[in-house]
Amino acid sequence: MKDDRTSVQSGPLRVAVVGASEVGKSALTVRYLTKRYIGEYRSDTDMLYKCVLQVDGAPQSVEIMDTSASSDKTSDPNLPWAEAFVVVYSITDKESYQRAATTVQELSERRASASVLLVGNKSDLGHLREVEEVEARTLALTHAARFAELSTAESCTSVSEVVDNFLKEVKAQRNGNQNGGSPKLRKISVTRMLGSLIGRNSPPPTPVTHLIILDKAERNKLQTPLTRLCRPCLRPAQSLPCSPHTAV
Ligand SMILES: Nc1nc2c(ncn2[C@@H]2O[C@H](COP(=O)(O)OP(=O)(O)OP(=O)(O)O)[C@@H](O)[C@H]2O)c(=O)[nH]1
Ligand SMILES: [Mg+2]
Repeated sequence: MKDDRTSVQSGPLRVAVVGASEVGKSALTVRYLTKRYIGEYRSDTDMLYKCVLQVDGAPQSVEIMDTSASSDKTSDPNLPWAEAFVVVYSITDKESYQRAATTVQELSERRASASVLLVGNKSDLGHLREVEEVEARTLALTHAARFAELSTAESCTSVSEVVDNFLKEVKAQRNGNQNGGSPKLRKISVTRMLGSLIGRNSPPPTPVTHLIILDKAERNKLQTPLTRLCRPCLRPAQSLPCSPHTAV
């Protein structure tokens, strides 16, 4: 399958957050972008967050798509829009891990140049654990993906560190490609990959500038610029347009 990475080289970093239902994709995304933990989220549609973040010490336009598990295309590894994927499972849900494992494997085979971060969420629920950390870590290493186990509910810091470092690597990977580097070299850079999991101090992300709620038809149009339904909300709106915010 053709890798469509070249189409996003000079634009924003585009990251898709994928995984089974109820694993915490929305919680993780909102936690990272706002530092807040909100218990319940709208889950019937994809959310596209457009923002400018500090990535490796410089402002960087970033788009993060929080996919809905109810979407047919949630874990579609051919989603050409994204150049990086955060694949989330819950450590309390073996099925969600199996789905994540399949996605990581497919991405490795069909989107070889895409950066992948495998996240085992809900580590605060260790007494309900169904997925051993070593199993997931080994899977990630096998497919040259980054790996982190964390609790979105309990630790804002770990979410920030893990995602900050991942974005830094995505950006570096892109720049490396522009400078003639080979994606395959990244795949064997295990030391660098493990370093990204240890975490370093990074500036906090700046506030989200736009949230775009995608229905399935809009999602299929992701190759073209999205201009509708932008709003400055940090939380999903129950109805559109979101009052008192005005669609941009
Ligand atoms: N204990 C615990 N619960 C969490 C954590 N992260 C998310 N949750 C809870 O898990 C449930 C599902 O979270 P969501 O973020 O809506 O999950 P999702 O993957 O976006 O689900 P869909 O949108 O339906 O695909 C919510 O009740 C969250 O509060 C965590 O780290 N620990
Ligand atoms: Mg969700």
